[in-house]
Amino acid sequence: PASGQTSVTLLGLPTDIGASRLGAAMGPDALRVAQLAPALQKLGVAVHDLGNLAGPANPRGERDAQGMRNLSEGLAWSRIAHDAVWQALQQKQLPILLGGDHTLAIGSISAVARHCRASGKRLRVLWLDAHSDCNTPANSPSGNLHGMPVASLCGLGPAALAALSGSTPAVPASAFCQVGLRSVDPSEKHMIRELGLEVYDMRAIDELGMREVMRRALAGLADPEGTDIHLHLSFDVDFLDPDIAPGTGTPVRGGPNYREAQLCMEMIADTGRLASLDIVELNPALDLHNQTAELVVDLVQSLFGQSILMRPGEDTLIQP
Ligand code: 4U7
Ligand code: MN
Ligand code: MN
Ligand code: MN
Repeated sequence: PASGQTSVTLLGLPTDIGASRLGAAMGPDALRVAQLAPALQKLGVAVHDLGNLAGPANPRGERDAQGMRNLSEGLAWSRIAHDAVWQALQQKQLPILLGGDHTLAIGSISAVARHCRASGKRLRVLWLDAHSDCNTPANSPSGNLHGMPVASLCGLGPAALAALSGSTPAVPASAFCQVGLRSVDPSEKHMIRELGLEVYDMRAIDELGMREVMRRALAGLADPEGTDIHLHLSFDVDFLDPDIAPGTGTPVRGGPNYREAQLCMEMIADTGRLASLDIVELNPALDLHNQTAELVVDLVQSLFGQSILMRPGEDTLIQP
């Protein structure tokens, strides 16, 4: 690739072991049907699609003695995600994990944390979600692993999951920033306080506006001294308002609208620091004519620099 060209690897991880509702396993293919790769190529991004990786089926298990459903399958899928993301980063690729439910972020972010330790980079994890995903097995109301990735990455919960990155905690709680929350369990409210998580809930977006929330969330990243920062985006599709994004298993009303979501992505793109991405919780079985997948592709284009007006240097890019 030409110097400076972004090169991404698409990793399909078709599983719904962490969720109650079936269907997120079809997420990777729905994103391909919505033309994710061509949409990126139009922006001059080189795309390698590794296809869908294989993993265990969903046994739809009951809660175990520790309080979790499907732990061994969740661990297996997280390892698969970890290994694939680690390999892509080693090859200087920007990994895009196509989920799959949000359990997979345990694997992807463990790999990103390992990469940052190995390369001396500072890690920032931006978590766009209606939920805080910081339940522990003991506190979780559901036992579903997709509600536990943040706690797990912060070193809480089963040691095998928490230790995937090679050190526990994989990520310091201070590296996380969550935006869009509007469904937080009582136990999670305590956990957010205890961990000191940086959170911008929907009320913050209402009061400050998306622009100011994202300015705060991304503070310092675009500075010249921010070149050693690795920005990971974990994008749970239920971040978006269900009116525009119905294709997800745990929708919560009152999320960001189309323009707010676009501004959010555009401001992330402006930092120039995005180095890895999860797209999770897309459930095509609940979608209408693949509209949620198409919206996600549209938003990912903004994330990779699509803008309404011409950008500096844009005339040198391949035009459609
Ligand atoms: B997602 C929940 F109880 N908190 O733990 C739980 F409300 O990855 C929902 O953000 C978790 O979609 C949602 O089961 C997980 C519930
Ligand atoms: Mn969610
Ligand atoms: Mn989530
Ligand atoms: Mn969900």
